[in-house]
Amino acid sequence: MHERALRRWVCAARAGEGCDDGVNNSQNAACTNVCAVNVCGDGAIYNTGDGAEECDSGDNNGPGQLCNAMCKVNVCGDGDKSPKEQCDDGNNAPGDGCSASCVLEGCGNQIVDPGEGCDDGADGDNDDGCTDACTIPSCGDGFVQASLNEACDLGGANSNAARLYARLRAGGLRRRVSSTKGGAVRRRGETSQPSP
Ligand SMILES: [Ca+2]
Ligand SMILES: [Ca+2]
Ligand SMILES: [Ca+2]
Ligand SMILES: [Ca+2]
Repeated sequence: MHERALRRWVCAARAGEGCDDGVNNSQNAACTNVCAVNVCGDGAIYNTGDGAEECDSGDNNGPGQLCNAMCKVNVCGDGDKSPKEQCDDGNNAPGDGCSASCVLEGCGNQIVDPGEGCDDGADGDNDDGCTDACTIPSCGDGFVQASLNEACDLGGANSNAARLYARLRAGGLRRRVSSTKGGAVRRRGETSQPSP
């Protein structure tokens, strides 16, 4: 059966229960091609005349979908995470874990998010201009950067005593400072007894 004839037949069958705007019937109009009143959820996007549907995915409308239950397009910031969004916390503010474009924020995502000095994907190299903590390398960041001539870096535990210990270790002697005998230095394995 020809399509137009089929529509006419359907419209006649629906007489009294549907609608019929004649040549104005359309999938984008108030009355669809099959003489049904265009409603949200029927898969026909009513976006002409008084129609205000932005989308209509039929049974696929709803939370977590591209088109919500009100036939509005799921957008970033509406609090409803669509399949195209990594997150949606209901706002478009950056720096709160979910970016203004609904991408997850954090160190290691290769995007310099608020509070980060850099982000190279936490690539395991802390001496390549960006640490795995997404900070620009510096003394006190807890990472040893040979390129900055650092022998050690204990972060907040850095002190001159720690520096001395590191220098002793770097000397390869594995010596330790005696707490007795006026601070005399002895090698591992040696006793504190004087030689006969
Ligand atoms: Ca519709
Ligand atoms: Ca959304
Ligand atoms: Ca980041
Ligand atoms: Ca790095």
